[in-house]
Amino acid sequence: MKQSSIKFSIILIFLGAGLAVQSCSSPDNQTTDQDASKETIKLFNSLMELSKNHTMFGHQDDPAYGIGWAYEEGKSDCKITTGSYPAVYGWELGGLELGNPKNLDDVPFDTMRKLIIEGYKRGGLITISWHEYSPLSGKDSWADTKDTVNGTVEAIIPGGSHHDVYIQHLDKVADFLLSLKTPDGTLVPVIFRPLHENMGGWFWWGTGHCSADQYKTLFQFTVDYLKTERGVHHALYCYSPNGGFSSEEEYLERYPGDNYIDILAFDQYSIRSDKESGQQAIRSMEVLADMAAERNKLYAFSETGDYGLKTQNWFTAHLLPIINANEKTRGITYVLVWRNDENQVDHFFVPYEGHEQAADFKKFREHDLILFEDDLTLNLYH
Ligand code: BMA
Repeated sequence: MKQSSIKFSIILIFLGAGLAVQSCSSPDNQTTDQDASKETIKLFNSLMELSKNHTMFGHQDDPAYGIGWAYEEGKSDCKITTGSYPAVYGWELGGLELGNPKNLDDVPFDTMRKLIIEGYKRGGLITISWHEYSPLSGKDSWADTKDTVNGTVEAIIPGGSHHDVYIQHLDKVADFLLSLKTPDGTLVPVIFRPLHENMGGWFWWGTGHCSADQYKTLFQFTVDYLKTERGVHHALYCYSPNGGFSSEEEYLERYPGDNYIDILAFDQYSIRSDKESGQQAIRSMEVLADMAAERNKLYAFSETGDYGLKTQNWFTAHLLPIINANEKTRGITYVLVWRNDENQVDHFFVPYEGHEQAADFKKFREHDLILFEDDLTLNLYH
């Protein structure tokens, strides 16, 4: 080999090695955020690993209040009835965008922040939803409570008359997310799940109140703004329409795109293993399993529950057989039930102290597939 070609080969080897190093600079980052924090990347990978054999159980507002108590240090209806906190904590931001000190369900944001950080430190997973007040009408998320419902999404996407109001709302969300810091400065990774249940017509971002393109634009803008303008790099993004879909095409109708979503999910209440609702939930999970496998995403059952637990043994006779139906359903990362609110009739979703279904709930907790916080042996973040 001539001297010049040896030199040339050496240069090529260096160049190749350089490129390899560059493309491997974060070989594990499979999230949609190229600048995701290391804890967030680890979380994504841990959840991928964990969901091969387990499903985490979650409860909305769990350590904040329950039936017969509110804001008592260390308390949780899940813990009272099963011995453990849930593995997943759901929280809700509605009202934050207005500058309110409490959310629409009266949870003070300062307390929420404290409980989120505590849950993270214990090893739990945090998911955050947002029933945003309409930046156009100022009224709540529910479409039937306002007059200007049809115009909200159109008015708040780029170029719309109320785009600036939406940005002010998003800034409040970003401020809150960026305040979720441990004393050593680590930002607590969260699943952010805005604009949910959008295939129904009950929220101002739902079908019938905006076009599919407007919805997608809004979701994409939201993610881009949080990441690029506000430097939020500790979030995984979840798309969670209401259930009822049976094919990939249906699910993708308003899907913001693979570059925007880390977790494919859906919400569906009152499911029964012996009824069409249960079969429907199973079909939806199977659709998500196939899509998630093709796209290297996680998939989850982001909201469910049996209102007031009127169905005998709902946890072991209905929820469990549905999520344990086959390999695809078992692959859901987590299932979350909604909040225990004693101010509304039959608005609780886990048994509380002395409730007749507490024993059934405990049995559910003890099933090998299901993980509560105490069952987590893998550190999700480190
Ligand atoms: C709903 C109910 C409401 C609540 C809202 C947001 O499903 O629980 O009472 O305001 O979720 O958390």
